[in-house]
Amino acid sequence: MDEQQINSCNNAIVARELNLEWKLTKGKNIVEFTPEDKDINSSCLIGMIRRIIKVADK
Ligand SMILES: [Cu+2]
Repeated sequence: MDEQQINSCNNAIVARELNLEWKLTKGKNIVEFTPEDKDINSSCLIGMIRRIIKVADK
């Protein structure tokens, strides 16, 4: 993820179904985890910004 602007809303990504939370910093962020075989719903800490993390084979 390449975050240009970090604020109190977008400074973390939460994936509740995996019980994971990542703090983001300005610039490039690399996170590593082992997914299951389905896409992952994620959001900011309070659920305003929603994203889907696509799970794919290499
Ligand atoms: Cu937010």
